[in-house]
Parts: sequence; structure tokens; C-alpha cells
Amino acid sequence: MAVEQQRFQAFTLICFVFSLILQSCWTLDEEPKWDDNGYVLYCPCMGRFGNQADHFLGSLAFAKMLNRTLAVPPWIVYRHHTPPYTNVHVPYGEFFQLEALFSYHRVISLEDFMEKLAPTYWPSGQRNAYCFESAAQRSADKKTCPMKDGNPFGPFWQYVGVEFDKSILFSGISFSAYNQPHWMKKFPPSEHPVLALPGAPAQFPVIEEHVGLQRYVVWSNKMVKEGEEHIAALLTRPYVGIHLRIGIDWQNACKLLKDGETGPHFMASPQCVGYNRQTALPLTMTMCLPDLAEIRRAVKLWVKKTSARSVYIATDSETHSKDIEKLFKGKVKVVNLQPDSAQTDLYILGKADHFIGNCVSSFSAFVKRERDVHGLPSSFFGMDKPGKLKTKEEL
Ligand SMILES: Nc1nc2c(ncn2[C@@H]2O[C@H](COP(=O)(O)OP(=O)(O)O)[C@@H](O)[C@H]2O)c(=O)[nH]1
Ligand SMILES: *[C@@H]1O[C@H](CO)[C@@H](O)[C@H](O)[C@H]1NC(C)=O
Ligand SMILES: [Mg+2]
Repeated sequence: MAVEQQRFQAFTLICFVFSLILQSCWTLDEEPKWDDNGYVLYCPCMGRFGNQADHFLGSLAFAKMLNRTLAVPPWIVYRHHTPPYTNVHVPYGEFFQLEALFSYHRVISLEDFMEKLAPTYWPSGQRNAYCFESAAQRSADKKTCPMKDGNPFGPFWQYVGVEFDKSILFSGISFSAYNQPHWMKKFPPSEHPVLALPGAPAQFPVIEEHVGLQRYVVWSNKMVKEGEEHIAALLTRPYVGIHLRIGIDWQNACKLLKDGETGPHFMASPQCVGYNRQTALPLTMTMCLPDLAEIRRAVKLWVKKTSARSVYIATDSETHSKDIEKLFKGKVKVVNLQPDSAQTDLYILGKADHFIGNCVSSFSAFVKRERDVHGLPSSFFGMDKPGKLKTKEEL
């Protein structure tokens, strides 16, 4: 009996301690602590996923530079041709692990920031918008930041649940490391706890210094599971993944290059021509908009080099799968999924044994950066060896 009772007491004690631990974990999880060094908020309001990802890396670096917590925004997905025909705001954690960012810098999801911190520490009535004077020039009184003007700006802050009370303008300052002291002096966190910006505090394309931050962008378990299932079901290794960026918007973009209205630095192209403007390699039309002949040439080359048994085609429009199949007389399986979510394509391309991307595309750039982190090989249409002028291929 006494033994029974002792056991019972020990059990209660253990339960009690356990519940305390659970409780404190729970409270930690429920109540993130306010950061006295302040926050950076921004709208990923420029471009689609690839552009937003480039901007994300720069913004992460900017927040770290100011030692402010980054409120990580959702991805803006434009669904104008499929239901619900509006912008969808996808929390960062749906695609990637928020926790993986912690090893670089302090972050919180913008959704959590709004739900758990904003009501107490950034209440309505104290919500300042920060923007360049030049941006405010477009407003009626020339002094108001255009935070919610038009799409995607309006729907974004609507989703976040923010009305801005006041605008604070700045000029003659950039987001580069050189300006760090200026930012600290101009906007000390004690007086400006939350820097809310209409766009990313970063450049497009991502600067060379920040390319490596890709290592902290780690797929969510959900994406890994889904992606791995597709790979297992559809593909036989080794497989070559290709990104065909050839749709009508891209044809129009590449016209600028054709018409000589842009130099070798055009959108994401520094990833293959080099970041230095003085030493950048030429950017050719084939690199921007590969024709069928180039697509066939490159696929054939890399399938042969890697002894690939399948080819995965991700595309913004046509797949050219019949033409590619013909190259191998049925010996190589040619797969395209045309998934509902572009991230599925990104995942599968990222895991390929070889990747052929489009040098000018930031969608390709995302894949290239991720593969570089993991030491996986990539090339581009029109450039078999990134960063090298001509390649003597021994096919
Ligand atoms: N699923 C899928 N979508 C693509 C593909 N290529 C382009 N897209 C879509 O087109 C968008 C292109 O915009 P962005 O990501 O900014 O890259 P960029 O315009 O090529 O620099 C992507 O975000 C996708 O929504 C592709 O291969 N697969
Ligand atoms: C950066 O911010 C963190 C959290 O607020 C703080 O603990 C740390 O001391 C700060 N670092 C510097 C260099 O100010
Ligand atoms: Mg784009």
C-alpha cells in the first residue's frame, strides 16, 4: 500500500513537472517575445516567385545588418487564370521551414507578428509606413507612402490586416551595407521599432554577396514529401531537369535584348555572365530565349554526358516533350507534370542529376542557387559552362 502510494506521488510529481515544462513551451510558442532591436516588414510586391525569392534573400541580409527581426512575409501567388482568380498569400512556412532561417538571423512570420505582437506593441494608430521620397511623390499630397495603392499592394496589406497611420519619408540612402550607420542613426529602434516598407529592402537580382543565403531556404516537410513522391513515381535516375522559360511574356522580355536595349546584365543574367559589369560575358538571344534547336542540342548533350534515363521538363508554356522524346528513340523517359504549384517544379528541378536552366530567369536562378548549395551541377541553355565564354563540347 505504502509502495503504491509512493508510486502514485512520484507519478503526480513527474506529471506536475512535465506539465510545467509543457506549459512553458506552450507559452513560449504562444507568446514570442518582443525584440527591442525592432522589426523589418515589407511587401514582396515585385514580380512572381523568382523575383520574390531574390528579394527575400536581400531583405534577410538587410534585417540582419540592422539587427532587427525580419517579419517574413507570405509569398504572393497570382492566380488570375484559375480559382480564386485573385492573389493568394501563402505563408512562408507552407513551402519552406521558417526555423531553418534561425541559424542565420532572428525571424518571425508576418502572420505571427500581426497576431501575437502587433496588438500590444504595434497597435493601430502607431503604424508608420516608411518609403523613399520619390515613391511618395506619386501620392496626391506628395507626402504619403503608396503602401496600398493598386495590386498587389492593397490586397497584401489587407491580408496582413494593416492600415497605415502616418508616412515617414527618406532619401539619399540605399539598402547596401555601406549605409548601415545611416539607417541606425536615422531610424533607431527605440523611436522606430517597426520599419514597414512598401517593397523589399533589397535589389533585384540578388547581389552576389547574398546568393549563399539560399542555404537557409530549406523546403518544408510537406514539400519534400510531395516532391519525393513525384520523383519516385515518375522519374528514373539519373534524370536531367530542364526549365523552359519560353512563353509569350518571356518572348516580349527577350525582345529588349534582341533590339539591343539591354546589355549582358538583364534580369537574373549575372548568375551566368558574371556579376561584374566590366567583365560580364555576352548575353545571347539563345541564352534568353532558346529555340527548339538549342533545346534539343543542350538536352542531348547533358543526357549523354550524365547517361540520363529520364528528362523532367518544367515549362511556363509549351513542353516540347514530343520533340525531346524523338531525340532518344524511346530510350529516355520524358516527363512533364505541369503541376498546380510552381514550387513542385522547383523542387523536382532542384533534385535533378543535372539541371539546364534559363540564365535570364529568376525562376531558374532559384534552382541554380539551391543546387550550388548542395554541390549539384547546372548549366544554361546557350551556355554549357556557366561563366565560361565558349565551350568545346566533345559530343
Ligand atoms: N510551374 C511552372 N511555372 C513556371 C515555370 N516557368 C515560369 N513559371 C511561372 O512564371 C513565373 C515566372 O516569374 P518569376 O518566378 O519571377 O521568374 P522569371 O520571370 O523567369 O524571372 C513563375 O513564378 C511561375 O509562376 C515552370 O517551369 N513551371
Ligand atoms: C542584436 O539584437 C539582439 C536581440 O535583440 C541582441 O541580443 C544583441 O545584443 C544585438 N546585437 C547587437 C550587436 O546589437
Ligand atoms: Mg518575373
